[in-house]
Amino acid sequence: MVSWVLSRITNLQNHLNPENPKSKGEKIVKINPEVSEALSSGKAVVALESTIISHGMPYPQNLETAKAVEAIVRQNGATPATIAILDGVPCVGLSVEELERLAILGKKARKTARRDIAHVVATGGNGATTVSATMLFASMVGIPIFVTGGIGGVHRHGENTMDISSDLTELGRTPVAVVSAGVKSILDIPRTLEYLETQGVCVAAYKTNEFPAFFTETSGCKAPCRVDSPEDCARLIDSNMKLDLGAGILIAVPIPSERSATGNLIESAIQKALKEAREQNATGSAETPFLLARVNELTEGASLASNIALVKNNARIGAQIAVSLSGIRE
Ligand code: PSU
Ligand code: MN
Repeated sequence: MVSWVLSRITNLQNHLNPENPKSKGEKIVKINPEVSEALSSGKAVVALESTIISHGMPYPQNLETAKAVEAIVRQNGATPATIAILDGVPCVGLSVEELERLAILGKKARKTARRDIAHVVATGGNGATTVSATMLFASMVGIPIFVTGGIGGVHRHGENTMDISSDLTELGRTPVAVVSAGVKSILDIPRTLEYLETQGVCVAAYKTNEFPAFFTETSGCKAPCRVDSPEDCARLIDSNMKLDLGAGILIAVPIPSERSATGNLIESAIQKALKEAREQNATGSAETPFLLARVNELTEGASLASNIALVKNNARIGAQIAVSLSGIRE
């Protein structure tokens, strides 16, 4: 049985009642039964995005990774909820068949940020949600933690192009904690951190003082604060919720050290890919997928292997945080 939930949800039961006037005119989100059960019984749930599946990795590694990440979340005691829009319906929690469908669709699915949601729903399309759209749906159904690989940021030359990922503004307006390996050096990391400060987003580095740069443990930028355990993260999220600060939290987990050795190799590929992107005019929402695919080609798959390793590591830590948080909020 599928739960159809009228959102914005703070109290699941309340919103299941169609008489509730608050739910009038609001969007309909489909929550899969396992996720719905976990949410209503206060168990740990971890949201997962789907652009990483459709646009972030090639098939079949995308499907294998998506399944492995869900399995890691489960092994660590939480319920995974991959979020995507299928046939115009925002879905929170996908079946294996739905994950397969999305993985095979790949770039035929629409890369869906906050601005794209209404159009994908209105046209009955298939949308792979980015960090911004995934945060929004996670928040609607009451999932406080979301795991991904990397978030978007201020693009290099963003001071001229104004290309600033809506992930950053979403972090400023939606109270969900995002576990990521920081921000890729395809982006302007110092400006990304400045912008997050402007948006009032708490940025915490996990077991390090440095803000990590996705493929490498260091970025040359100091993180504004530091956390050293899942419990530290859970207390941070709990305080953010209790104070009703309204903004999200970015928990930046460095890539496992055994993988970061290839970081410098990847860094030189990034420089080359950036040059090519400018030459080929790959801009806007096409820029990140272009760079990711090109860096993977140039490093002969080393960047993809690192990407998979860090997402799995984030999933483990994210699930541990979710379990700790559900203990605190019992
Ligand atoms: N960074 C990655 N892998 C990704 C993305 C970013 O290392 O797959 C995706 C995420 O879904 C992120 C989005 O939310 O790209 C940001 O895109 P843009 O820069 O167009 O906002
Ligand atoms: Mn952009």
